[in-house]
Amino acid sequence: MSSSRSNGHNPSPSAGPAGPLSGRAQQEQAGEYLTTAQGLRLPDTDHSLKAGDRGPTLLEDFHLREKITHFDHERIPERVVHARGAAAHGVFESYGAAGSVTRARFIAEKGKRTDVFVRFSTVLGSRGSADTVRDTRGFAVKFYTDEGTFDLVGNNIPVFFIQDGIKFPDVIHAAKPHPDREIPQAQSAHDTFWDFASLHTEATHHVMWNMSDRGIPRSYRTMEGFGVHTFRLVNAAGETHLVKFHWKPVAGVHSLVWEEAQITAGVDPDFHRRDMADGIDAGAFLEYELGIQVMPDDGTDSFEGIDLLDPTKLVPEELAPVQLIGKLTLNRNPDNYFAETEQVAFHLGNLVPGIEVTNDPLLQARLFSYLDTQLTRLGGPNFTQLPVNQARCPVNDMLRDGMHQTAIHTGIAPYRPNSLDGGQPLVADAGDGGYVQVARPVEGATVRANPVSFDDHFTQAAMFYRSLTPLEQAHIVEAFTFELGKCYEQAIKERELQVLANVDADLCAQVAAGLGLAAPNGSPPADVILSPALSQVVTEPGPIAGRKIGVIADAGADLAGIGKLRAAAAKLGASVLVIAPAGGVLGRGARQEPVDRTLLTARSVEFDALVIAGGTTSSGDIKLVLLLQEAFRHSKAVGAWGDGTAVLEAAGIAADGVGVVTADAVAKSFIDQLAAAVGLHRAWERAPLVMASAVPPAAGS
Ligand code: HDE
Repeated sequence: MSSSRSNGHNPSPSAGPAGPLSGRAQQEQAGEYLTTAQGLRLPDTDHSLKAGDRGPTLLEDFHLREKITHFDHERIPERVVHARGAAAHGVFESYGAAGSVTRARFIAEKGKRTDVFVRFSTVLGSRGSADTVRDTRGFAVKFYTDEGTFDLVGNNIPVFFIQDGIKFPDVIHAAKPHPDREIPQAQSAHDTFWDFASLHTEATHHVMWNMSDRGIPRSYRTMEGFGVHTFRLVNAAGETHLVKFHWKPVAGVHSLVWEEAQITAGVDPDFHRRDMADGIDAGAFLEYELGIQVMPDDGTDSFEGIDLLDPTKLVPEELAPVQLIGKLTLNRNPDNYFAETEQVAFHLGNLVPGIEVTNDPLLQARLFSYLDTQLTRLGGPNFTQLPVNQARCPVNDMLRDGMHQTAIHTGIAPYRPNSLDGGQPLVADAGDGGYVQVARPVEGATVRANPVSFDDHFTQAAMFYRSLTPLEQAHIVEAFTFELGKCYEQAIKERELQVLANVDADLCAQVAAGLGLAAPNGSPPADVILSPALSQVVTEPGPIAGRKIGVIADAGADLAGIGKLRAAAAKLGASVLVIAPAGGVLGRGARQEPVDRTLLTARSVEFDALVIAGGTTSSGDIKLVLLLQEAFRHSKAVGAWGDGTAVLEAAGIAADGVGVVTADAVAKSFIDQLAAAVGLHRAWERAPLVMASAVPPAAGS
């Protein structure tokens, strides 16, 4: 893998060679001369046609009018939710392990490869908002299978705020910026969100996840994904099982710390999309395994007392293990953000034989919403003809005409039955690959009500909180204290404290202390069964592909050592970036190291580890001190070799401190220790020493 010093862009001609063109290709750009949309070659595109060089512009200037008119209409409405996103192409390879539970070929057949397009997103922010805000992340996967397109439109959090889709406008109106001033952008730390959350206790479990480290992922590469709802799988024999889908990142599940997320939103609002694009460019592809939890379809739609139709509940992995059924590799960046990432249209109703829906009322409403929203967003019903949305199998749909029709349909009988087209298109039964739903008995009186089993809003919220390590719990306390501390209305803070009192007394007491309010009494669930799988803190080092190691150096630095470190990191898929007092190149002759960042352009949040090259002298520059101390405070690996340790110590970091890696030179043991430290993600033992607590010490202590 090469270092990630390129800006990720390969300069390319904006047009292909001229030649005979027809149909779709004509919409792309060809030929070396600038033309109008009609192909008329133009002599000048910098001056409008005027009556004299100081005269008025002429209405007759068709080029001016075409150029400006098209520009005026370049934007389409952003997504009403999940507006900010980034995507990549890739491939999914099936392990064949799901063959016993589904006839969906792309997961049932061993070794079968299917092209995919994946879009990650935040939920709340506008298209131009920052990547690292505290929010749920979308994890939407389009599988272009040969039986039709299957979309798994999931999130990085396994549960949702609401049990019935009819409330979606409510939760989103509450969470989006206030309608009067349109602030705050891309955040839940404001009154209307907490007003809703505190009144609407079924959101508690999801809120707990958002306030945890899951709300601020380190990168898309280190994020889990979940289908959230329960789906029904059907095998070749017609047998059914209920399943939940999971994406397990090969790189492990890791997050930012809150201060890092906040700084990054300003320093690099594109942090996640840049990380993904740079990683793919450098050959450090993003990898995830697809897994399923399989539960019996016994007519109860529940498992071990958990209502599988309630999307505010998860099934602990300890009760139903996640069985891995395939691997997703994201290996190609889109060529054009608008054409692909912006125009991709996901839809929960894009299903293939062998995968069916359940009666989850949230899922059912989504089946309506996704198709509907595209009509406005993409300007009509023909968005399936956009290249990114086209199925990769024969399509014969009898859908005709409409806005932006780009196909030239032939034939005269787009209806059934017909005799003029020989009766085609034919309908397919299950044997011919037709989507034939299993017959589900449905009964009941019409009613606007939930089953009683949906009433428990706190047990799983408590399970999540209590299953985490003390450190992860402290992050949740800090997040609640921060978010509620941003609310103006006292009554909202007090009401949310009452919600927390019904989850966990300790959590409530700590948040109340941070807010300077009294902790109310509640009835938190007792004897909650824990699920250790919910914690994301690792004790064994994981892979470091895609991670960034910053090496601080100057003119006197050990360039050979930097070269060695770069080569070793590259073998592990990680990259080394040289940070020096000024730009340019360090060294002369054969031994040179280009400078990737200066002390002015580097901020610690970009790096997973910072090391000081031997031979580097301490400049006393406050930016260098800040860089090192910030990384240290965020519990990241820091280190030095040779007399670089003096620079560390000058910044107030003891060379023998926790998670500080030092050595005389860049030798194997130094590289191994550094890789292990990055693979652990953070030196968490350092956290209590360096991270400010949200909760003031108790009086008298
Ligand atoms: Fe969505 N959601 N959603 N959602 N959702 C959209 O579709 C909606 C829900 C999710 O990268 C919209 O094309 C309703 C759950 C993702 O393009 C819209 C309800 C989950 C994305 C919509 C939900 C999601 C969307 C906006 C409650 C996780 C981004 C633009 C019934 C399982 C897809 C669009 C992309 C996008 C509606 C709830 C995930 C308006 C009505 C639960 C990842 O159709």
